[in-house]
Amino acid sequence: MLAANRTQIEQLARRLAGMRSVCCLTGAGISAESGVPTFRGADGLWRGHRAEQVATPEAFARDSALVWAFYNERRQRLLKVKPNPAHFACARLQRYFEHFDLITQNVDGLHQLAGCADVIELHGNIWTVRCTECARQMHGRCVLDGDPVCTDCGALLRPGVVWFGEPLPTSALQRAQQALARCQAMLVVGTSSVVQPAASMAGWAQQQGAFVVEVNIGNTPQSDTADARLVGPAGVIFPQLVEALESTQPNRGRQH
Ligand code: BJW
Ligand code: ZN
Repeated sequence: MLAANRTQIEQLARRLAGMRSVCCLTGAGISAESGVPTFRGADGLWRGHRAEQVATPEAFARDSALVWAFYNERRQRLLKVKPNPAHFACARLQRYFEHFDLITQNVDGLHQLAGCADVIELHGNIWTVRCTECARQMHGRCVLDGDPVCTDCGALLRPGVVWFGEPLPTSALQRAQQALARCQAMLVVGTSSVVQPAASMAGWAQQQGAFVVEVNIGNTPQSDTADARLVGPAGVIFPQLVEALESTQPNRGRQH
């Protein structure tokens, strides 16, 4: 597996430069260089926890304290991290293209901190909590004490993320489907492409005629079907791609 080189990146930039609509799907790998652990790597977030112990509604029903401890620990770590060059490059891509839809599986909010607008969050947001009984929902970058309860009805609050076996938020899914239907190219960045339905999205876009590019440090089930691959850290490749694009058409990207 060869690391992406400048020529490859420039070739891709020339292909993308004339496009009006591009979509990007990101996963945990894009936040890795900010110091946020991925889920399935050697140092993955599930280490010490089985996914079923912490990321399912059944786990929460069984032991909400364990699940809240897991999410509070992550909140604590996330308070200290910042967006990395890949997140900032994404925000620049959004200004470059007429339509640039950013779909993320990440719950960390780092794309927004880097200046990306209208982020489509497929798996929710770790800074959101919602009531298990009523409609109350709150958002705040803080660490919560123990098992928090709803101030309206007294029921237990839960993290505003999507666990295994739960449906994705309808509006996020609809917006993602619109983005996939209209994009001419799709960049798939830092995801192992094993969790559905996100893992099928590049395939859907490709069927509609989109040119699919995978950016990843390793192999995924998507690697063989992608139209192009840029192998290497997103924090290095993405800024280079943006620079190559901006030098292809220097007047674009600043007017939006
Ligand atoms: C770098 C890098 C660097 C590292 N640069 N790269 C069809 C078939 C089979 C199963 C299913 C199916 N449909 C649904 C399912 C079940 C299930 C599923 O997919 N299971 C599979 C695992 C088998 N899916 C669901 O349950 C989903 N719900 C659903 O489909 O509902 C249907 C329904 C309808 C109606 C009623 C009821 C149900 C929900 C999935 C929710 C996923 N939730 C999590 C937790 C979120 C909360 C939290 O954060 O705690 O989301 S799981 C976890 O995985 C998290 C992630 O968003 C998600 C994806 O992980 P990601 O981002 O790909 O990370 P990694 O670690 O796997 O990969 C990192 C990658 O980065 C690697 O490739 C590295 O190489 C790379 N990398 N550094 C570039 N610097
Ligand atoms: Zn409530």
